[in-house]
Amino acid sequence: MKIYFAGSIRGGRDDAELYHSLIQYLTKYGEVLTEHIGDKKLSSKGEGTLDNKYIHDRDMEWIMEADVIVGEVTQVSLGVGYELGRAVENGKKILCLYRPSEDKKLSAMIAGCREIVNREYNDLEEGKKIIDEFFKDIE
Ligand code: 6IA
Repeated sequence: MKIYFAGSIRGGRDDAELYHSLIQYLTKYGEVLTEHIGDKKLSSKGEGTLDNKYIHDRDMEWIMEADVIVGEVTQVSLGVGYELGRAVENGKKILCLYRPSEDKKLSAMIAGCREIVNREYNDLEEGKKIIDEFFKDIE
């Protein structure tokens, strides 16, 4: 099983630690192609030595290769939204995890997408349970 984890980079790195923990947990179910998303040293300036076209093309290849896409969508990110759209277009199984808050409302284009399993959670432990349920359902 190949898993593509999507989380904000230039959109802001406030949740980097949580991404790291979610990625660690996801390795229980398969290979996570995007472990760098949880790297606390990766700032919102991103992987500085790589150019945009390289990043886009490499990430699209990984999306195409992945069986499952898991997005943490609380921190608003254009890149994550784009990746999710491309994943839907290509028939991927998609789980989105969102921590509800007044100042970070989830886009209707994600919340209203039938092809995405959208789940709300409040902390890592709840997130892990949702991940377990998701993988049980797609087995
Ligand atoms: O718009 P964002 O940067 O927040 O988009 C984040 C999403 O796009 C993540 O899920 C990544 O898979 C992908 N992504 C965006 N930028 C990068 C990156 N370096 N390295 C790896 N994946 C990325 C950033 C830019 C750098 C040249 C300064």
